[in-house]
Amino acid sequence: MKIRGVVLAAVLVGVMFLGISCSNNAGSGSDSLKVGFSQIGAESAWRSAETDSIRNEAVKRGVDLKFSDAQQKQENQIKALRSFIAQRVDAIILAPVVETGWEPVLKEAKKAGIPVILVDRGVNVSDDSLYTTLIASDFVEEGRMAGKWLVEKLGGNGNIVELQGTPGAAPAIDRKKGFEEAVAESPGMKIVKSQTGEFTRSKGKEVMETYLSAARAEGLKIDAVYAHNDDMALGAVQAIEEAGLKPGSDIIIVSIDGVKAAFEAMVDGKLNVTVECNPLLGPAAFDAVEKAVAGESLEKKIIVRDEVFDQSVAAEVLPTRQY
Ligand code: GZL
Repeated sequence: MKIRGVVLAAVLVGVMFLGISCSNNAGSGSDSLKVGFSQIGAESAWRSAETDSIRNEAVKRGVDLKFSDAQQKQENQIKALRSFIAQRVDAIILAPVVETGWEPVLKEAKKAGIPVILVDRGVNVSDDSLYTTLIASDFVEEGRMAGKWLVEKLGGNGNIVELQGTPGAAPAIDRKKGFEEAVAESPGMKIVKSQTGEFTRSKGKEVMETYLSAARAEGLKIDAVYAHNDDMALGAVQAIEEAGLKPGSDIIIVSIDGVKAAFEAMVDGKLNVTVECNPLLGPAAFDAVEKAVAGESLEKKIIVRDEVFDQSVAAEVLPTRQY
């Protein structure tokens, strides 16, 4: 039974967002797909855009979505997956916070005959039949694109400080790898400091403050910041400004994600480049769910296309940004 659009919208407006775990009642009809979505949290604008894309697509397709926010904790994601299995959902969508520790619960899902669609981050498992497909960007290539751009901008010479993403997370591991590959070709490019800013603006600012004070104490010149996401880069912008320096010119800032605030910072000349990592994975995720439930085979990895945006195009592109 399909609920009419206008009624559906009313139902959704009425549904209190419980924050930790709740369901969109969009598809509560008996013939609607029931899907569990274990989301990492709400640490960045990118993450919120991904959540919105998946929840909105569920509504559009009349899917009964069970949503769980893990508050950055893998144990909460594992608990959520076990709850979805107990509820006998038709499929699970998982954005895995880190790469390891998933085999036991993925074996339980497989035993229950429930397909698992990975979005945005991958997992390290000995048997890749434990998940149906991974829909994600190529993070190593994102790191390479950021590194190549910076090598050119600095003419192959400069001291770089790095703000890494969540320790153990696929994007943090791979963006570091790709960037190092790109800058290794220019011996004058040195990564002088590197630690996690946990993909958040506040931690990115805090770490950048320690970098700046350490550099002052050591008489070290910081030429550039490489941030694994825009939120940390924007935190670094704040720290650099508060230190009396000009972000985007005294210190070059290179980042990844492509969120709207990054384009606004580029228009203001405070950020130099962002490599887009598209979070609007809802349509692809539910296409994969529908195929998996229908027993159709799927590619093991569905790569999301990325693109580099620098200050020269920021003003023109900003009005077109969807997240
Ligand atoms: C990338 C995603 C990362 C984003 C961050 O697919 O996992 O996590 O780059 C987000 O903004 O926190």
